[in-house]
Amino acid sequence: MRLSESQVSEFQQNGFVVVKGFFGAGDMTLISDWLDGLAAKDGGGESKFFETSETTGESILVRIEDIFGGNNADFAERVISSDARTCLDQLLGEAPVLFKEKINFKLPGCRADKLHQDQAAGWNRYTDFFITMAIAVDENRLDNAALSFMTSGNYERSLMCPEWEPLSENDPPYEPNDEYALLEADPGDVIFFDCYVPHGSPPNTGNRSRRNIFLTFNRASDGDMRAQYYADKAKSYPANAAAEARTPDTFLV
Ligand SMILES: O=C(O)CCC(=O)C(=O)O
Repeated sequence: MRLSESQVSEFQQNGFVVVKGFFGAGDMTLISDWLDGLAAKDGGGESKFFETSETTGESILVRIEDIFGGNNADFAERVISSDARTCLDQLLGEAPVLFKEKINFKLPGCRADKLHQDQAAGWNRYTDFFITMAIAVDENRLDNAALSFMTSGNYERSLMCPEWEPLSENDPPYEPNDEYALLEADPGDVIFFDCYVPHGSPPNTGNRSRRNIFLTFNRASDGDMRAQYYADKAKSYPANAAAEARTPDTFLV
């Protein structure tokens, strides 16, 4: 599978493109079961991040990272399929190299992800361009924190505010209203987006989870920086246990 010319130009103009039904129902059942297994298991090489829910006060799993560092090879192959590599190659202009991978669980009670540019999460120290492939595992709807993206293409292809800061403290609908849209997605839909396009999601105020996988890639010519990224992150923002859930004023991304 290749992206059409119009999909590539949509990405270049707006900073993202949605590809409906990228993964079929069979793949999504396996992927969903795999996520359940990862969430339930103790130990393993993956990094889990827990936070205290602002609404329920409970400790909740918000994210699992570093999933493919020697583990879960079958699933790495399934999600970073040859179709995925072809599309990423088209968008990056050269072969993709995995930079980082995470599952955002966004369970009921999970806080907002404020409007931001991904590059603001300290990525400048690695290189200046990344593309993320987001895979919707559950239905993404307004009630369970579907993502909102700037759709106008009206953003800088560089940092628009200091690192680690959000672009806005507000939840969606973001302002100006006509420049943003809620992206309701179904399981198997994929969003390819660049590291500068503003996006975010509200708290999950519903009663169903919204699990999405985020796979971030850089250009092969920038090298393989994944091990360094996770070594740095282990020092600056280590994984934690449910009993040591982070409070809203202490979490990063
Ligand atoms: O999972 C979400 O709702 C937000 C994800 C996101 O924007 C990010 O992690 O950079």
